[in-house]
Amino acid sequence: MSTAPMPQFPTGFRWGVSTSAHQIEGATTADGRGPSIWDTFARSPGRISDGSSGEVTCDHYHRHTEDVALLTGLGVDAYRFSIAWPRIQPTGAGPVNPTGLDFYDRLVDELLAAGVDPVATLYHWDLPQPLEDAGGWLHRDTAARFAEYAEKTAARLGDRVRLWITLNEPFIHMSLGYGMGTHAPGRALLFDAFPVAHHQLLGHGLAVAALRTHTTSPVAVANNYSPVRVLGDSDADRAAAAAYQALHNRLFTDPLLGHGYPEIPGRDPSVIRTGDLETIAAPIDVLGVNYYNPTGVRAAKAGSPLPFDLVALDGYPRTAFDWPVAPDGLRELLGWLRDTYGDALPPIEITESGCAYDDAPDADGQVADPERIAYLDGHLRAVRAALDDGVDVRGYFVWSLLDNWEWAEGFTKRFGLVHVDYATQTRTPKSSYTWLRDVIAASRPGSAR
Ligand code: PNW
Repeated sequence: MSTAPMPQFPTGFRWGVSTSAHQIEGATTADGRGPSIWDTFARSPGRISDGSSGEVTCDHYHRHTEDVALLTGLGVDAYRFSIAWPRIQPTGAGPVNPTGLDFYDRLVDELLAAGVDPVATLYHWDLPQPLEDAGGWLHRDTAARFAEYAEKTAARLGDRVRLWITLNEPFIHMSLGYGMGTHAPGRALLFDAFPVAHHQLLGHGLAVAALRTHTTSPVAVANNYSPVRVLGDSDADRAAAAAYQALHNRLFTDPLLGHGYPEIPGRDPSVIRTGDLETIAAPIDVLGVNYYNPTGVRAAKAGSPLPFDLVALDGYPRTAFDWPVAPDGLRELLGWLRDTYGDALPPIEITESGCAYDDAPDADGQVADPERIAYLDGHLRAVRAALDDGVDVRGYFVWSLLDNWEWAEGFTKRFGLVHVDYATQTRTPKSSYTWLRDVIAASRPGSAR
């Protein structure tokens, strides 16, 4: 880790942390919430590595006041949370469940009272189960249902949420949920999952229009990006890397920014109707960038169902997820976005950046996580370098405030700045929390550094 002082960030740079509803709230049957695809998936044996579910997780639904105090202690400007669609519309359609909306209404008011900007993601993968039963994101009608949910939610919260994010990581949702089947809803359609891309994008575009009828706040989408490193120097290796690049980094961003779809294998144009590309390219105010790691790619092995082979990258430290720690990839990615999309690229906020380590309290109950401090230090310096390169980055949100339920990995991966003891629900700020608090404080205009 660099021993040089953290460079200054521009005045107004937004410091934040991120979470998502299903990973922290628990209370999955409280107050009329309906089932989501993750409730169903977690009940299916063998899907979650430790056999756990999202039933309780961090019990944030009941402990939100304590969690808002953790935000205040950290000194962040903003908190990115997600709204559970099955709390708002238990079946994914029809009238709102007012009690479900009340929860977010109170949370938003608590955040504003604490001086923290509410940043709300409408869809972080928790599709109401009845919509999945009707075809999920393979089904065009899900896009219209999503826009209706967005409209009803913004009617209540649109005056107070400071930044709206429609979808979280539609690529990861499509590829792991519908392509490989390792996430909910657990469908393994490989490239036949393309309609899931199109319908999420269409839902996004329709939701942008719906949101704007109730809010003047900026609207964004949060994509996952991973710079591609080609391994090997054959034409087949380069072609494989280009295919993966199109899929992971361009499939969603090209149409969002008005370029239409890139060439990807298995793309079925029959789901694209007249006018859809215009709906999808509705102007957004901010591009949310979620970055974890670069991806090594080489030519597919004979007989592989995929046109590429994803390989672990050597030469980097690794997180508990075995993901490489590569801050240079974040600078590279931000430069690539600017070079590729030029004037069509809106201002960027890093909406997720973080790492999992096996953090545990010591005998005194303290949780030291020097690897996370090094991770965040490196990635913040990468953002600073990208600003110097001329990329318009407006904020940085750490994934995550709390250790939480890491999807198919259950409770086995800890991403938090705050340790959670799931047996007692005790929250213990880790040393990275104190470190980040000091970095944020030192970045304030007039701070004594
Ligand atoms: C993101 N991958 O998920 C999500 O937005 C969060 O909910 C999640 O907790 C966080 O990152 C950490 O995983 C991802 O396989 C899941 O490349 C998988 C991948 C990337 C992001």
